[in-house]
Amino acid sequence: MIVLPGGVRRYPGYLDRAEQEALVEVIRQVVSVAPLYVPVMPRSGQPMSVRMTNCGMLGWVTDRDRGYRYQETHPVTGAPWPPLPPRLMEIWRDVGETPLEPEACLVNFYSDEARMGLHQDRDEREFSAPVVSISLGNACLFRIGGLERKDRTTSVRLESGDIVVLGGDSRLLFHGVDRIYPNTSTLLKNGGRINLTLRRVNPAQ
Ligand code: MD3
Ligand code: FE
Repeated sequence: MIVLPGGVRRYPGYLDRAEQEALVEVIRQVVSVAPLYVPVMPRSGQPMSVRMTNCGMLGWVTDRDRGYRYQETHPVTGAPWPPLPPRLMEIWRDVGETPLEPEACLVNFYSDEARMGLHQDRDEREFSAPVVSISLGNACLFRIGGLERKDRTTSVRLESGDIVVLGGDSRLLFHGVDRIYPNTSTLLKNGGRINLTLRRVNPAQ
């Protein structure tokens, strides 16, 4: 485990190749029930370049009229999200350093052209639990800032199989994905990158 600026914990190569392949299969199952969709930004209605879906009791969604929020159902199909796969629960228990259970797993799919602008994750009602991030597929250039948008930032390259834990003082840091590095992994046949973020949304009880 390596501690990055701001107290972000990184586990390089946490998942070996076989575990990464198994997790991709698990995510394919999730996507077959809860298809990836194009999220749009509040007010502007601008589409994001990342495609998304979720598993767990709650999922993070965004649309023009109702904005960023967690809800129990898929915004396109209306169906409940598929359950959190056991392997993801196990990873959360191993690295999360929290007694709380995860409630949501946001699945982000990046094409090699996709990006995610600098933002904070603050739609949750509980910040004592971390956000646990799992990277699969092509490498990316990840940027971590401070508690204010204007703060200086540090860039880190994340590889397939890496896990990053944003807990404690790092939970509310600004962060984003500046670029995907094409052809840096053979895990996903059609390229791109998958990021899974496990989250606790509600306070205990
Ligand atoms: C640092 N996803 O879905 S995960 C997101 O790679 C998101 O898809 C990125 O940001 C991705 O909201 C980054 C790593 C991450 C997640 C939450 C953080 C880094 C964080 C919260 C605070 C600081
Ligand atoms: Fe985020």
